[in-house]
Amino acid sequence: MPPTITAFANSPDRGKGQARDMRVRWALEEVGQTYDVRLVSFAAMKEPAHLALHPFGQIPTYEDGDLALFESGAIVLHIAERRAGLLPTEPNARARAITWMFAALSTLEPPIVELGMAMLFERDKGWYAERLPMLQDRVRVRLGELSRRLGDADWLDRAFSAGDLMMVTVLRRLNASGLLDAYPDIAAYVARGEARPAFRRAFDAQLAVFKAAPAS
Ligand SMILES: N[C@@H](CCC(=O)N[C@@H](CS)C(=O)NCC(=O)O)C(=O)O
Repeated sequence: MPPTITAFANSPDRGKGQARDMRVRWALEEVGQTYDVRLVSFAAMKEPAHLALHPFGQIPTYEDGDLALFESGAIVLHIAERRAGLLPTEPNARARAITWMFAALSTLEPPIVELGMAMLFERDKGWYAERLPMLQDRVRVRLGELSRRLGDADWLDRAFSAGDLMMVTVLRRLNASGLLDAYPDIAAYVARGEARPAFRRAFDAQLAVFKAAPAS
């Protein structure tokens, strides 16, 4: 039996591949692991059956036999550790790739998500215009640092790894912000990730879910 992941039955991003099942799908595609998807509604995510899998009532989850996982980072790491293709075998390079996964999730993602949330839900607040530049600057600081480290390399640490997979999915959340326009090297890095056949397969799979969903 292939593993089963959960994804939105009706993704708020309208198939743009911003929901976090995308990174799990992409990892599974990179390592050549087939998978099943169970689609869940917002209401179902808060019901006991799903809460037993995910204590915070979110997607994605991952079930394989008697193993159930939540947190996209933990799921991608698990996939990368079980099958070849996403982590180098040399121990130090492997540790560095995992470090980049953590950097994406704990250093880049928080300010990027905070900016995205403000742009989505706070536009009508009186303080939005005053707060926005501060949120944008926090992201720009990280983008500048990342850009300096990336230099003219294709990937963060030589070969493509789970660290790049995670970083690209996090950076894609900036698409609507326009901030990447000022960082052509990072935009090109994201585009390199998106051009990978495994990314395309994962993206098309989540888009097909959105296209098949009843209009909401
Ligand atoms: N840290 C978690 C975040 C999971 C998360 O925020 N999932 C979103 C979709 S991308 C979700 O389920 N949102 C609905 C909700 O929180 O009710 C991870 O990386 O898996």
